[in-house]
Amino acid sequence: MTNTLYDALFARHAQNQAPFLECDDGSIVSYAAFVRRAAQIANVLTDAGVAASDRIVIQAPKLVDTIALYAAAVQTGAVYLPLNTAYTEAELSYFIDDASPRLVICDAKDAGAMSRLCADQKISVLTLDADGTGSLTVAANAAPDTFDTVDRGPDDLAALLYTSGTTGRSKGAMLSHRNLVSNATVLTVHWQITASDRLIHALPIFHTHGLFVAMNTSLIAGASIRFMERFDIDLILSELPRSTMLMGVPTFYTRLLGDARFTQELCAGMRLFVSGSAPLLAETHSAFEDRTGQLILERYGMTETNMITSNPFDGARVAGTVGFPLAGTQVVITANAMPVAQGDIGVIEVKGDNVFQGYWNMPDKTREELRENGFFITGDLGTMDADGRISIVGREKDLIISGGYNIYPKEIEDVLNDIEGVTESAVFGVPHPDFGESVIAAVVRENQTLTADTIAARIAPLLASFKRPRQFVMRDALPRNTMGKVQKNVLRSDYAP
Ligand code: MLC
Ligand code: AMP
Repeated sequence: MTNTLYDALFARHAQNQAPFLECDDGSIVSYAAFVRRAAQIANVLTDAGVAASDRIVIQAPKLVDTIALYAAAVQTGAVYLPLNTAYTEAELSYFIDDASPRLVICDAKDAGAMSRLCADQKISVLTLDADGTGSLTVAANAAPDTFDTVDRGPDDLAALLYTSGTTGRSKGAMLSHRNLVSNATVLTVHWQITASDRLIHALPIFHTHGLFVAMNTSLIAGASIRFMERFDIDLILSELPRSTMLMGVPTFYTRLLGDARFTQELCAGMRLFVSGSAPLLAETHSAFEDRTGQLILERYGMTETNMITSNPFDGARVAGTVGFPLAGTQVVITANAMPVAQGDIGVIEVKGDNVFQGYWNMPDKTREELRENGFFITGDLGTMDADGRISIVGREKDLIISGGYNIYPKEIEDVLNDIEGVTESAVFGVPHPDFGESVIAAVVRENQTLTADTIAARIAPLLASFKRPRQFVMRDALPRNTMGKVQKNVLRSDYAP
């Protein structure tokens, strides 16, 4: 039996007694124990009717069993579909309808809402609670700890990760076994990750960064992970002296730099600080070097493409650049589908084993963004210098990145425009010292009695809290150009802090 992803990440550790996950409560799960736990969960999944290619939705706390669910899904040949724990019932409804999963696993506190959403489609619901209890746990504890791994090849789907879109509708990025194994292998080699490493893992595990970049590379190398429930600065500072790597979004680094306890001595055993998911300011890069004597390694990626470029491990890590295309990944900078002259600004396009298989149920959208020649159009604007080093200079897509979370203005505008009394709205990002960008909504009202508080209350049940505008500005009209297009650049400069 072969299963491309399971063999690369998990099967190899069946006899490995080394620590894999070290948790906040002090418990340590060895690799071998983890593989047995995943097999127990795989048995629960198949008992629940899960078969190869079925989607399994997971909206669960950050727990060892949540990672074991990932391994179990891969072992049963199913497609793992993790969702942000912040999503509201209204948002979940879309994902459930679109993905039609066989099984949903959620926290017991959300089981009522989830069962309502799943009832029509006869989807089973199991629970996994923050304290580690729940119906999944009970069933897994009683299940055998071996499981016959289901055959899966490189082109089979392993995961479906939803990413919001400029049209306001989320798109499920289909990631194959080959996509995930190839990228994790390349990164492990590039960043020289070995079994001697200990990673501080403080990212959420429902996105590419925390789930694939951080987890899959450690699994390939057999490294240990200090598995933190969330970003907690006190905990990170206390674990730095016993760790070797940290992977985070720029907010992690600005927060660390904002704390006087973060010193060069504390980082003496650390050999790699990776930043990605959002632009790292050059000033953060240099302040970090001044404080620690080490250089943050910035890399660039996307849900659809996994990681695309990285600064070198050995060699110059240049602030404001995202480095070179990873081995096996081709990058071209284009304008109107043609390569631009070297050094000119254009759209970043990417091809390689890392590039996804298309959007779930959206063949037209797939054709728009994934060319027949295999190049994926990222929507990011960049340049390539004579050595092949890439810099990201902006975004063609209308997107706000706040603390590493993507927020698509169109989705928020659609919700705002549906509110009675709202004539129109424009959502945009302004610089924010902690999150990089924060969300503002400009609203044109039919009725002057409609207040920001009322609007905030109306959108709260519909949008995850990280997406909600932090400020509403009421305007008589939106600024438009001669073509009638809203000028978000004008709004951004009008309301810049
Ligand atoms: C939390 N909040 C945010 C937010 N995170 N608001 C805006 N932007 C964010 N990023 C809000 C919550 O909704 C809540 O609001 C309040 O802040 C407190 O929540 P919290 O959970 O206590 O916040 P905190 O722990 O401080 O979280 C901040 C953070 C976190 C930066 C640590 O957002 C984080 O872990 N971000 C990483 C995201 C990530 O993994 N991105 C990778 C995507 S993959 P209220 O109103 O309820 O009080 C990708 C591809 C690639 O992009 O290249 O990697
Ligand atoms: P997501 O859709 O959540 O996968 O986010 C992918 C987007 O994050 C990319 O298209 C970029 O716009 C952005 N991104 C990721 N890494 C970086 C980086 N190092 N610098 C700037 N933007 C980044």
